[in-house]
Formats: sequence, C-alpha cells, structure tokens
Amino acid sequence: MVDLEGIKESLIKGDANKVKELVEAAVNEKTPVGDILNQGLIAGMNVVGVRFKNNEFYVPEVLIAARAMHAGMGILEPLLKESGIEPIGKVAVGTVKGDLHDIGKNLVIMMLKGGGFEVEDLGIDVPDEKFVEVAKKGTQLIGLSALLTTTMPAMKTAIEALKTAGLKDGVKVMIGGAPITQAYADEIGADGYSPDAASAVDKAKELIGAK
Ligand code: B1M
Repeated sequence: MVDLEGIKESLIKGDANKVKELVEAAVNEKTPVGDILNQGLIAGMNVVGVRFKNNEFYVPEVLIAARAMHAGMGILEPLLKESGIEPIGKVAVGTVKGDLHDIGKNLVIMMLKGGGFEVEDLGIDVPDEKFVEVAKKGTQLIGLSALLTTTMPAMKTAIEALKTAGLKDGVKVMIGGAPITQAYADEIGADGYSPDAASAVDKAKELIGAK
C-alpha cells in the first residue's frame, strides 16, 4: 500500500533510506508524482519548517531532513519533468561575492524546493554579473545570502547591477543571513528580507504572488 504519511514522517525524522524506499515503492505503484511530492515530501518539509521556526528543531535536524528530502527528490525530479508538473516559481539563490558561507543558503534552498519552487543554486562568492545573467534567463526571484558584515555591501551592488542592466523591474530580490535586517533590506532596495529558511518560503511566495 502506498504510504504517503510514512514518507512525510520519515522525512521529518530525517530517515533518508526510508524516504527513498517509500518514494520508490509509491512510484512503482503508479502513485501520481504530484501526490508523492505534495502529500509526502513537501508536507514533511512544511512540518520541519514550522518546528524550526518554533525552535523545536535546530540546524542539525533540518539538515538531516534536507538530506532525506534530497533522497526523495532524486527519484522524483526526472519524473516531475516528464509529467509536466509546473513548479510554483523559479528562484536562483547564491551567497554574495567575497562570502564563502553556505550552510544557511543551502537550508534556504532545501526549504524552497520543499515548498515547490524550482531552485537554481548559484553557489558561493557569486559575482554581480552572475545575478544579472540569471535575471535575463527569466528567474522570478533572486535570493542573496551574506554572513559577514563585510560582504553585506555586495548585496547592494548586486541590486545595483540588476538596475543598471534594466532588469530590476522584472525580478524580485530577497535577502537574508545572520547580519541582515529588514532595515538593511529597505536601505538597499531589496524587495524582501527573511530571518530564517522556513520564513524564506513564505516570503518568496508572497513576493512572486504564488499561493
Ligand atoms: Co565564518 N563567520 N568566517 N565560517 N562562521 C561567522 C559568520 C562569524 C559570525 C563568526 C564569529 O566571528 N562569531 C564571523 C562574522 C563576523 C562578522 O562579519 N561580523 C565569521 C568570520 C569572521 C569568518 C571568517 C572571516 C574567519 C576568518 O577567516 N578569519 C571567514 C570568512 C570566509 C569568507 O566567507 N570569505 C569565515 C569562514 C568560515 C568557515 C569556512 C570556517 C565556515 C563556513 C562553512 C560553510 O558555510 N560551508 C564558517 C562558519 C561555519 C561560521 C559560523 C560558525 C556558522 C555560520 C552558519 O553556518 N550558521 C558563524 C558564527 C555563527 O553564526 N555562530 C560564522 C548556521 C546557518 C544555518 O545560519 O547562515 O545564519 P545562517 O542562515 C540562517 C539565516 O541567516 C537565514 O536562514 C538560515 C537558516 O535559518 N538565511 C537566509 C541565510 N541566508 C539566507 C538567505 C535568504 C533568507 C534567509 O534569502 C535569500
């Protein structure tokens, strides 16, 4: 029997092997890919997000759940492409120039994927030109992460580069990272700020008008 609840619970527990096994079984039993994604993986990741927000889960638990999400997504991604299920939005996320911290960025990416977004991981130490390039490709939202006070200004120059290229009106920019505040987002003209990975999903949905 298809066990979508089992996928959800195993993901919350971070049991990657069990998630993989149950997702494979569900696929073999011809369960619609969208059901496995929404009622299994995304449902589990939503719970992880809420627990993280409420300080019931900490970074290690989220990373372990993210690894389990990866295990399930690895099986579903090719099938999703074939089945034509549309992601709720296209997002690109990177750590800004000069900054090599990526743990928070990776968490944000996993939560966004868990929330149904298609996410391009731009990596770390990302130059402004790269953000301009993805904006040209039709990305709806660019996420910038910075962990150092010395790299915060790179968020401003990334936004300025988008403006100079005439692309800022067509793309939203969300920023985050330990030293970042809403006041800083306002100061540099970012469209949104999110304090943590779980809220980043809600903010991204709000910014691109997705449900
Ligand atoms: Co660095 N480091 N580090 N470091 N490091 C900090 C950030 C620091 C606060 C430590 C300290 O001094 N207390 C300090 C910054 C001080 C400052 O700027 N005021 C610091 C420093 C100084 C440095 C170096 C300069 C050290 C040196 O070489 N002298 C150097 C800089 C390298 C560089 O980037 N150019 C450096 C290097 C490193 C390591 C490579 C060793 C390693 C990074 C490994 C990696 O990322 N792969 C590292 C680490 C691990 C840290 C600490 C210990 C942990 C950061 C972390 O991963 N936190 C950190 C101290 C600390 O925070 N306690 C520190 C966990 C992570 C889940 O949280 O990234 O905040 P965070 O992400 C959160 C939110 O901020 C938010 O969601 C996440 C989950 O909720 N969020 C977003 C993040 N991005 C978002 C984007 C969004 C939305 C939300 O939208 C797009």
